[in-house]
Amino acid sequence: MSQNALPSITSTILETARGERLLTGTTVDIPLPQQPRRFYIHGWQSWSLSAWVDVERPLHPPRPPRLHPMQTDPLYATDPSHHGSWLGAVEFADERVLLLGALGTDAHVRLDGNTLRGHYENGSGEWLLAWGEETQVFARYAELLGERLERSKQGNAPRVWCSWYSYYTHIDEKRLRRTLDDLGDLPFEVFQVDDGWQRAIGDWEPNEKFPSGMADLAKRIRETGRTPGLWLAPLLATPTSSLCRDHPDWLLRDESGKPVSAGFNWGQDLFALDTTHPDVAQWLCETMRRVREWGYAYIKLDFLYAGALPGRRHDNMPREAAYRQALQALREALGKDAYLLACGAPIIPSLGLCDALRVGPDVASYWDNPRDDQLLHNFAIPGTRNAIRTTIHRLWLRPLVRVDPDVVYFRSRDITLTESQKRRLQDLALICGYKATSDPPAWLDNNERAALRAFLEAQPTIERLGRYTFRINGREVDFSA
Ligand code: 9PG
Repeated sequence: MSQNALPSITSTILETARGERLLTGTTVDIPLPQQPRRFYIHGWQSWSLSAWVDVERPLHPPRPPRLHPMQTDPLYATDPSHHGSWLGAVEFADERVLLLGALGTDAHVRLDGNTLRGHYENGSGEWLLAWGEETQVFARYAELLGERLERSKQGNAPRVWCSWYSYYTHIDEKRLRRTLDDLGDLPFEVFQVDDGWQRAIGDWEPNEKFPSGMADLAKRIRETGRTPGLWLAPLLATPTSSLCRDHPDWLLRDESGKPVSAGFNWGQDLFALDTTHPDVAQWLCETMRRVREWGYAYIKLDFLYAGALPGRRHDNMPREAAYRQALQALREALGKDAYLLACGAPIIPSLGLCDALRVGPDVASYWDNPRDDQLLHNFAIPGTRNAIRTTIHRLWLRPLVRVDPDVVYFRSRDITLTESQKRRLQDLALICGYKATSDPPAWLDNNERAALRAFLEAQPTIERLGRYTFRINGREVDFSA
């Protein structure tokens, strides 16, 4: 975009109630007609903070830095300006919104004084500049993204029982079989085995807690009329995995040849695979075909950001383009009839390639944690308030992909969430049309089990009243707090 074009854009913004421009450029600078009141931060991947924030309020980089690669875009984690991945929007005093959004991958937007600046990391790309009423502006951005990157098939998400938020890694085949039996006639379409079945992060074979193998468990799940679901983090490897030991050349490395950090979890450093290495690409496809052969058809691929971290790749290509190519290959290897839920996934480069996308951090059995909020300024960390905050700010993605707000709770065992906090989370799930829980039926009393059943069966009418307010079957729900 030429510098000369800027004043005319600015004046059009001043004059027009609603409008848009399509721009092309590596960098686009949009001088704003007045100081905005709020900035819309859009986080890089599923767990990264997305929210409207007051521009006067200083931003602190989240802590600890060791977690940056797994919670934010590490390239921009310490940027002191208001900024976001692919898009940024500002809200003026009259509530009108102006959005600058990339229509390609590898782009970032920041607010620099009174200038909104978009930047592609590599080469030039398209931008939408739109202004007017918030929902219309975001809907237009979604529409154009859908044209460029494709939309997923719409329709109801299956109802999922997921093992993570009750058992965590303490799963074994006996425990899961028992839970499966206990589900009885509760209307869940999917029984999803989460983290804890694998030998190591990188070694996607069953560990000693699953002596009958993963195919046997899938068969038992199918016998109850449900679809078997499985969790994997295929783009990660931990140092203790055989994968890491046997194939050190498969790791993504930096300019100095050191493995790129993908964060820290499970008490270990995380490394990323270089998905452009032909042997890695082949291994990834084999891994996907294997879990399909075992009989799993609902696949939760997690920690996917690892495929888009900055580093030196076998094939020199932009990092998010490399990720998108990898996700495309994973998708093809899984086959059309598999349901792919992308989690911990860079948002825009995942569009069109997954059936569903996690759009917030993990929920937890607690509301928030003052240490995470006030000391660490970390809003990507598990916690129900964090999950609701980011999910509610990502509802504009709904025309493009099913948005997964994570599970809801009905139990009162092992939980500090209040009834109204649990209700808030359930309402968000109804709004998203994504119903999942990890509550084992044996942990629920009769009333809680009845409430879970009613939730699973509900088909409420939902109206949006404002940014944070909805009407669910005539009942007003307010998420502003
Ligand atoms: C399994 C889990 C579940 C869960 C995923 C993901 O930033 N963090 O500290 C952080 C911790 C855990 C986490 C995500 C982020 O959980 O979202 O549903 O599958 O992995 O290990």
